[in-house]
Amino acid sequence: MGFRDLRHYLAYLESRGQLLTIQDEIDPVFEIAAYLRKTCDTAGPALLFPNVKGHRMPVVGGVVNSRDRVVEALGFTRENALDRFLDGIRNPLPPVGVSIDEAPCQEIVLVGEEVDLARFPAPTYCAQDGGPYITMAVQVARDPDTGVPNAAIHRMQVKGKNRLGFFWSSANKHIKIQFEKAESRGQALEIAVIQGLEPSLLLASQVRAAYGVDELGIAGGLRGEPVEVVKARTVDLMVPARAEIVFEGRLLPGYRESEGPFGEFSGYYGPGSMSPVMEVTAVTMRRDALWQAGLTGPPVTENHALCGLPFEASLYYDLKQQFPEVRAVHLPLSGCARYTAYVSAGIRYRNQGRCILTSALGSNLKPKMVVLCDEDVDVFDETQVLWAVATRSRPGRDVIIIENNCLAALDPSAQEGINDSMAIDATRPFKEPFPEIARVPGVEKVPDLKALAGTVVGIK
Ligand SMILES: Cc1cc2nc3c(=O)[nH]c(=O)nc-3n(C[C@H](O)[C@H](O)[C@H](O)COP(=O)(O)O)c2cc1C
Ligand SMILES: [Mn+2]
Repeated sequence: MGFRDLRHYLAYLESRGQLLTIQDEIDPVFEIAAYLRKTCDTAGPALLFPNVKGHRMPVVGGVVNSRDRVVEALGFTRENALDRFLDGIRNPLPPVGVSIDEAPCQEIVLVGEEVDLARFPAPTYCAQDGGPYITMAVQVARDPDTGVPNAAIHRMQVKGKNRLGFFWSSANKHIKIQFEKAESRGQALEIAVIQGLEPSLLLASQVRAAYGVDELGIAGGLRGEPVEVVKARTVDLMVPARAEIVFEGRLLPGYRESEGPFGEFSGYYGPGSMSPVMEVTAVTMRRDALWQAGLTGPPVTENHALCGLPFEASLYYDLKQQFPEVRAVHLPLSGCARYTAYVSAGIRYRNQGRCILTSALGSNLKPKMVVLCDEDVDVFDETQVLWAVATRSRPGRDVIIIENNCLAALDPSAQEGINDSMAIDATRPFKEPFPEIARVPGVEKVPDLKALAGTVVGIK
């Protein structure tokens, strides 16, 4: 079983000495972000700020700021994380409805004129950001035809009393599909913005599932227990009952407003653009609600920690459908946990590597570079991957370049999301003689010498 809610998870972190409470008054403009930057850079503790300047609501941040913390939060291990996550995707458990009395997220309900976003301690993060941002909320909305919900994380700029700017970073984001359907009929898209969630819900929202798959079901699959949802008050949507805060409202049709800039996961500012606006119709929350902050910027941040494993598992799932020979997928931090994918596979037939690589380039993730290695290479060890590229590939034959591919718009070297993508087949030439790896016999029998350093021992 996983964590009931964010509080349950914070209590766990505290019991493990991984939560730091900072009593001083902290400014939501840049200062919270500075502390988050520091804790992300050092794989440090989650941070609780009970004293935020100008606000009564406490802020918590840096909650899932490393891959190790993600793996631990799910109850997985480094070794089994990819396969366990794949199990969660393959065995979703649909959410179960609960009544209003069982939904802490509706202890307080503010509707219409009672809504005032200035009352929430949304931090301003990087120097040139367009304003305060909601960065760790999951947005739930439904397809206007099928009614199937989708859950994902999108940054939202706080723009006024009841208005939030919305942003999608590429054309294949599912909420963009939903919104365009509604907008083409002149209709608004109902949306719920859910703040303060335990890790499995945040991680499930990052799965690049097929359009029409409800990511809340995947959260149930990951936890081994369904997510409890309650009916929202002013929109026809079901929202996680144990969230801290829910903003309900509508994405307005036929209207765009400037949004951004914002310091992004690529490590650079994403430029401002004309984007849709959400009109907030209600806020519901716990009586003593916490605001969950989260950093984005150069790796590693919470953004990368949250995307890494779910994106890997999504690509692994896509590839495995066609190629059971695929062994592992790693999206390294050097590629911002998105642009670069390292894949390993046991190649069975000539040029199979090219099939795997072109599939990976065309997957929903749309990586910019994919490297394929043999199964004896540990793709989580970047040195081994680059060693395979250096020693097993023949660039004239093993590099595939697709020009003018439609990729991530936030890659600063892309133009409106158009860039070239590249794949490198770093597997040994198929069924051709190839030198054996030079290995020393008996290394496995030598004990951990680092642990013994500084002592004199009889080892045998
Ligand atoms: C902290 C965080 C912030 C994110 N912000 C955005 C965003 O502003 N815009 C966006 O398009 N994707 C953003 N993402 C990535 C999407 O949530 C992710 O690609 C998701 O899988 C998309 O879901 P979908 O396939 O259902 O559209 C963010 C991810 C994280 C972890
Ligand atoms: Mn989706």
